[in-house]
Amino acid sequence: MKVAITGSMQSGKSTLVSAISGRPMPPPGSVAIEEVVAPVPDERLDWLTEIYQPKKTVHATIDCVDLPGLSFADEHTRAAARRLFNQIRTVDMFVIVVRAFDEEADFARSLSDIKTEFLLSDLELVTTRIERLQKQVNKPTSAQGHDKAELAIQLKLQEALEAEKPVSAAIKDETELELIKSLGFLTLKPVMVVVNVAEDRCGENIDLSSIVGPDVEVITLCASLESELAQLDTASRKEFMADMGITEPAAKRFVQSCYRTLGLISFLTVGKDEVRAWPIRKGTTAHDAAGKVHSDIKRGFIRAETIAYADMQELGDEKSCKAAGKVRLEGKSYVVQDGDIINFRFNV
Ligand SMILES: Nc1nc2c(ncn2[C@@H]2O[C@H](COP(=O)(O)OP(=O)(O)O)[C@@H](O)[C@H]2O)c(=O)[nH]1
Ligand SMILES: [Mg+2]
Repeated sequence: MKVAITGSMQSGKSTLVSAISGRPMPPPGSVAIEEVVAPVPDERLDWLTEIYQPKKTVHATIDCVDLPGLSFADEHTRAAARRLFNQIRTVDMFVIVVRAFDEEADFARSLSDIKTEFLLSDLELVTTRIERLQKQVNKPTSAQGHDKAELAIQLKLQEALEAEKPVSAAIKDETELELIKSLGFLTLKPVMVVVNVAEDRCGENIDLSSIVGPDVEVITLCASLESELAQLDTASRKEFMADMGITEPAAKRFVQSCYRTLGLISFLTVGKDEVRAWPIRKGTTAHDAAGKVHSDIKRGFIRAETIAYADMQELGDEKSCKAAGKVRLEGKSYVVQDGDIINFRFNV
């Protein structure tokens, strides 16, 4: 699952990406599209690691795409932004970083510029698609029903976009979504906003709901502070945070929010070799979850021995969970819950 980090030039995108992934900072002015992997912080894994002392601990991860900065100053930079958007239509969500750490910041403007460009970019896409479909529906080779159905939806989307409404607001059900999903509309993707403030304001919660609406999650953080925190070892980090009066790095909250926004949850596996978090989409069945671990486990699936993390933490170990009747034997169709500790029984 890919998260695109976008926003104006010099808003702190690369600093944030480095803070969450441990990647070194790219050279200033870099225009590369760089993809990095960020582990998803998970206290449950920390606790289970204490208990099991495994050889290794594996976190769930998200892929972050660090993008060159956007500028809407003139036609030239606008066109560059548009080209960039067309290159990243396959990402799963956007994070917009706005610069609020100095006077120059005009983030209301920068947010509305980006929103407008997303809408225009999608309008361009839908218009091209409609022209194609209109030619196609009359051809004998046309998959008539399908093309007509799609054309009707695209016309509806065009109308919405012209009224400055996002595609996400115009799609009414799964059937419609299926027909247009592959086009990668930007305004169909979830968005999160990061307000990059100066160090002395990192404890604030800046309310942007009047600009971005009530449904967009907004996280206030100081990217340069997060990047310093990320470089410290656990003990010094704790000390540093105590001095600053903060209890956890904002970067942690940020990555966890991205994970949630992507619709992902984790199930956990434990053992002497490995304690691990496995990302799955909310609603995934035990049978499909087994397939994430190994195709053989899915093929030979018998049962998913499942302990809720809360039970494990309360009772302390597997044995006590068993004694208390907290180990459930779930079948293929069981819908896996966030934090389920699963031992798959299988036979191949
Ligand atoms: N004071 C301050 N400076 C920052 C912060 N985040 C980034 N910067 C500085 O702003 C400049 C641009 O940062 P960078 O992460 O490269 O921005 P990008 O162009 O959006 O990738 C660099 O000189 C950073 O050191 C911040 O939170 N506070
Ligand atoms: Mg950058």
